[in-house]
Amino acid sequence: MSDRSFRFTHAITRAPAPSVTRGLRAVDTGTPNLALMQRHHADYVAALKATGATVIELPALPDYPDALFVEDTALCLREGAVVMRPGAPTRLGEAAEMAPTLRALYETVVTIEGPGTIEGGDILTTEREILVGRSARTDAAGIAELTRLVAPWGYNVREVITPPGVLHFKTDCSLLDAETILSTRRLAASGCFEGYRVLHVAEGEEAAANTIRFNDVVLMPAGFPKTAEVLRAAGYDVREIGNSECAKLDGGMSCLSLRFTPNG
Ligand code: CIR
Repeated sequence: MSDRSFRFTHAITRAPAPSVTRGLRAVDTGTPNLALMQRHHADYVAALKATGATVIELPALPDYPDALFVEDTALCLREGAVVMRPGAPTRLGEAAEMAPTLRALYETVVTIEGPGTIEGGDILTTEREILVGRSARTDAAGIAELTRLVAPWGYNVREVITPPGVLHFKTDCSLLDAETILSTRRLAASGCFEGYRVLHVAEGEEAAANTIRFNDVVLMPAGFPKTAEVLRAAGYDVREIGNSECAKLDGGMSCLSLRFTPNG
């Protein structure tokens, strides 16, 4: 088993802007508190840095309330980066804002030109394949274009389904190591993880499924003690990060960074 799927030299994050209070949300559960979100964001960045990685902290983009959720703007592989084409109209411009940073880090940067749409939150890269969940944000044409772009790099893309009512595929799952996935029961029940070892989040803790394995640690949202125990019992080094404010905008651990090893 190799560790290519969770060892990273770099991450990119973007500071939340005051406009984040107008960020997209499926259900309104209250306005995010910017000061608290900034504290959580600082904890998140510190946890990434503590693993020894270089974290590129981009400035806030006030014109794009959801721009702190950088994961949706790109897919970063070893061979190159793919600039996404977000399906949320208010987020389309975020991808072009990310492109120059990627070009400074990678020799090869390609772009989803459309007409299809695809967001990074729907993409789970494992050691053997790239799973892409079709969702309200990611359509068949977007998946087909990604498939064409990464084929020369030797990647196999497999289309799966993001459960109805769930924002992104990775809202409900995360990669823990080369062969292990953390998932909600509703997503795993679709059979999309056949051949992988699956750990389930605890009943009632579905919002804990969006974690990230980053080098030696698993970052998970605070407040899900049963799932934290499942992970610790399985041997993972868990760091809990406050996520109450991003959760109001359907955002979690994976959304807040791009994680990669350029030209590795
Ligand atoms: C949105 O609806 O696009 C943002 N409020 C949340 C994006 C979360 N991103 C992710 O799961 N990768």
